[in-house]
Amino acid sequence: STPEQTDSPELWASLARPLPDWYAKAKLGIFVHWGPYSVPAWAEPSGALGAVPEDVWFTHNAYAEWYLNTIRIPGSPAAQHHREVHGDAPYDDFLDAWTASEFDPPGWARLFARAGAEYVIPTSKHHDGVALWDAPGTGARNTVHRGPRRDLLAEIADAVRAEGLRFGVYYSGGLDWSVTDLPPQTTFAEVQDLRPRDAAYSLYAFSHVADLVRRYSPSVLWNDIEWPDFAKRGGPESLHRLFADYYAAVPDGVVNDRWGDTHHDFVTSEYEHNRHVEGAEPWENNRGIGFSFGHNTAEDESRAMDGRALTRYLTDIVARGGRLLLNVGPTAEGVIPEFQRRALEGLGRWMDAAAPVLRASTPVEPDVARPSDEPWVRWLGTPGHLVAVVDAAGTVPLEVTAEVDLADVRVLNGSAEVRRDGDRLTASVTPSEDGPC
Ligand code: FUL
Repeated sequence: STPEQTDSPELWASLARPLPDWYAKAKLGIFVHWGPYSVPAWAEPSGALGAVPEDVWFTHNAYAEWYLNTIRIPGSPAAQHHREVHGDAPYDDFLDAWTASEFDPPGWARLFARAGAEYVIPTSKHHDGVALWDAPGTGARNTVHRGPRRDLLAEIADAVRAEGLRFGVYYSGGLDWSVTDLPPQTTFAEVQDLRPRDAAYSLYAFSHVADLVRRYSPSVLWNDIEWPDFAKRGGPESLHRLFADYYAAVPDGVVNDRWGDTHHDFVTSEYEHNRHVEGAEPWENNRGIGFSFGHNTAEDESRAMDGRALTRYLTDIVARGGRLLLNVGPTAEGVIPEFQRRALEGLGRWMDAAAPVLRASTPVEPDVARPSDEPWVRWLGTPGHLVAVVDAAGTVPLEVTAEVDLADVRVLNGSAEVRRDGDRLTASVTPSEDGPC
């Protein structure tokens, strides 16, 4: 058989190639989850994925974009919330109530660029099946024909590219609650078992991603959950062909690892989930600023990271060789919630000085310089320099074995003085208000 007709490891291996330079260097992306779920905008802020036990997660799902699934789980607080606030309103009423009336794409793009982001990835279709563009086969069930009545993807793509940022797309190939009558998912096994895999859905999903590539030339194809199994088999609508056509159209594009055991350019962890993949291959951690991706009115800054927490979270990831895909969840009107905006602006103030260093850096081996949590110290290697990122006041020991020339010490943020104390180095540090020194 020809490679096209098999599902063999050789077939997938034939797609392997060096990581495109822009993605290899990128440290921060912005994820955007926006959909009809942004109208009810409600989930219990039960905790971080991977930290909440599985038997609690689905009934108390912290992800507001899972609203349609959570309200179908009998006895869930979301089901009760829905009854109390929305009666027996069908989900698609939220599509019509989604106005995007204050959507300001250039304003979003400026905020993301100022935060130090290099790429932006909006949801093109989440698990609810609603497309944010005029996707083939969706009839009127997309944002061009209902709700906002706009091609939201085109507007986001144009605005972020005008700011010099890359544009990618998220697509839920694994779950589409609009094409099946399946019961709600209540375990991770059910997420895999209760998903559409038939030929018709496979072709539908294929036509969507092919259309996204044709229209928007996205720099990232970020699929979610899985790819419909049928479409992995040979033929013109196979996943192999989709990837090959994508690389032909966008030679420096990258694909994530949620297409089943097939091919990927990088692997993903999400909040605390899947952390074990971080390290061996190019990797990206994704999370919201709070516990949800979709806008959640039950959540505010008390459960979210502020700008300073973001500076540490991002630095920790970069010091370990990864990148962060940080999510914002706009309101139904298109406003980025105040606590999320403030966190991004806070991160951005620190990134003014730190971004060039983060971008030029590679990880440092622990036998050269050792990080610590108390006091908080992370290490980055830039050409010719070791960079200590310190978020602690007072005298901090720097655990370095490399030769350090004290005459060559530079301070990027706040103030610090590095001294030799016998055979140890210490730094007297005053971080600035914006973040670590
Ligand atoms: C998950 C999804 O189920 C979440 O809703 C979110 O989109 C996240 C990025 O991926 O697996």
